Amino acid sequence: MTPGVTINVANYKKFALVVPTLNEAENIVTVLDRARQALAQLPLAWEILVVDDDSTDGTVEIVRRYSESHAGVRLLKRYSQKGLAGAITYGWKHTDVGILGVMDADLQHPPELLPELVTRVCQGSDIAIASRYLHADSMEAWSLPRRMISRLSVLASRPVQKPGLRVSDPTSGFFVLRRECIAGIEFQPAGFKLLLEILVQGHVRSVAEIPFKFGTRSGGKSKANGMTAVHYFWLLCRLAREAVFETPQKRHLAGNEPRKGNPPGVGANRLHMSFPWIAVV
Ligand SMILES: Nc1nc2c(ncn2[C@@H]2O[C@H](COP(=O)(O)OP(=O)(O)O)[C@@H](O)[C@H]2O)c(=O)[nH]1
Ligand SMILES: [Mg+2]
Repeated sequence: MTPGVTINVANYKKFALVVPTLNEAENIVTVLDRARQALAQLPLAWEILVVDDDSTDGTVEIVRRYSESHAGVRLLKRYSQKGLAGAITYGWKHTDVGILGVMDADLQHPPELLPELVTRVCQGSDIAIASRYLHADSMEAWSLPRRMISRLSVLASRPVQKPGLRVSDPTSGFFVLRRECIAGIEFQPAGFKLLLEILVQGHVRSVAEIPFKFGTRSGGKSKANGMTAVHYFWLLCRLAREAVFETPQKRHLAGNEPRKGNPPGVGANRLHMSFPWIAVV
């Protein structure tokens, strides 16, 4: 945690971390132990919400037992629903705290970074993102194809990102934000890349990026598959369409006012850049 930081506890009474799980029995206890230890350094209250979508490997039973013996850990179980973004927002809807976060349950995200992320939001940033792309060696454990796919997905997001709010890792799954950033917004529940949606559609004005080394999965298997790519592709198309045809009211709500001279009703500042994705829809 950044030394010498005083958190205004009156404004940010509590932090809620969502940990989405789908068959993470091998990892979840270590994740929860390390997250609790890291969060104990914060001078504010916190809770951890594990949101599970019908895991079949015993994750639910493990978390249920864990939550019975560890205060501050809650299990939320969704039935017959799948989708990472939906699981995260489900968790956020089941708490009323002011600072929200998400972290994967496979130890690719180091829980020790949590205090720094929360602190940056307490210091005034709307979102604090753990970025895989700020340091050249942070993804060295990845295979070349996986690195290339990840880079390409970031590149593909450039046209739809808000100018002035472009970040190095808009597809990171490890971030902390103020609840106001997502007020009144419905997100694509099946998607894997919630952060990009929040950056484009949310009420976000300032972002902090913190570098971290993206680890390899500790146990179990990745749930990313071909459908993840399809969902991402449709997300880009939808965001591009909305960037261009957004109403003045929506634009005002999202803090995305057009530049002087742009035609009313059209997000012309992103029109030319969004063209490749608009062409698809
Ligand atoms: N609740 C829930 N969690 C999910 C779902 N899909 C993935 N996850 C969790 O989301 C996190 C990231 O998924 P992962 O498979 O590691 O994706 P990758 O890091 O891109 O390979 C992990 O904690 C998964 O258990 C889902 O449909 N529902
Ligand atoms: Mg993972």
